[in-house]
Amino acid sequence: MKIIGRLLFVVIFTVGLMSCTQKNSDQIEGENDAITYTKDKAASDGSMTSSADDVPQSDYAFGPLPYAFDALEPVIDTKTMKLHYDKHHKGYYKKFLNAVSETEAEGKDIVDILSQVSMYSMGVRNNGGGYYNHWLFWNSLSPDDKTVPATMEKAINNDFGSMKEFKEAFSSEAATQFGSGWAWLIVKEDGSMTVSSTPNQDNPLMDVADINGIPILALDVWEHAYYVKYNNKRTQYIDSFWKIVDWEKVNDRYQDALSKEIYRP
Ligand code: MN3
Repeated sequence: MKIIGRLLFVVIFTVGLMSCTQKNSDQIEGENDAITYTKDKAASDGSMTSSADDVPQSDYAFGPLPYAFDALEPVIDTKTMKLHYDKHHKGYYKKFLNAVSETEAEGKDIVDILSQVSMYSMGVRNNGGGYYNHWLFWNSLSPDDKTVPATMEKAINNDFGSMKEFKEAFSSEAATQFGSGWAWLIVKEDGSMTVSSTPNQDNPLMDVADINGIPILALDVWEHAYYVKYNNKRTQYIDSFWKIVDWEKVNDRYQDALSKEIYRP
């Protein structure tokens, strides 16, 4: 009887284990499905060159990316770049055009719209921010190895103590921004720099932002910016970001910001 009991236990245990394994593999498949990239035209024909031919041209500039889709590998993967530019960024741009269409905002300078964004609809705020922020983001990155220009490094040492302390402060803003949003390096009214973060597609130019200033470096911390490659590991994405920062462009925008000139796409 004892042996039969043990056999019965082994059989029940094995059947139980099999059904658990089955369930687990189903779950994993489901999770993979959720992050599977849907191939668009550019992906299926293997083209690495972006094109803005499929969006309407307007007073608000929208061109191709300043580098190929695969240029920022391995830090930002090709699939993410295609999805991010072709679907998300173009989507914000098109919705922004719709949101300003036949309103008082139509044709106004993008920086003027953002700096008075509380006057406009949430559609203008979210999509105008999405349109502008992504251009600043693409132009914060470069596939080339960029050293920090001496003037920029000196200014960062002045305002943050050291480059290391600056990177820690910026990374902390990026890591602790709750949910979707952005981290920024900004030049304040008095010409000094600070770091900040904003939710959704807000930015430091907006009159609704907690901290105002001229943004010169942007990091997108929406999940769509990193989830395909990094999954939920946002801090790994932030650490890798430093390898592709275009310090020459950041320095150019810093010099401009000192004379109150603001980046426009
Ligand atoms: Mn984005």
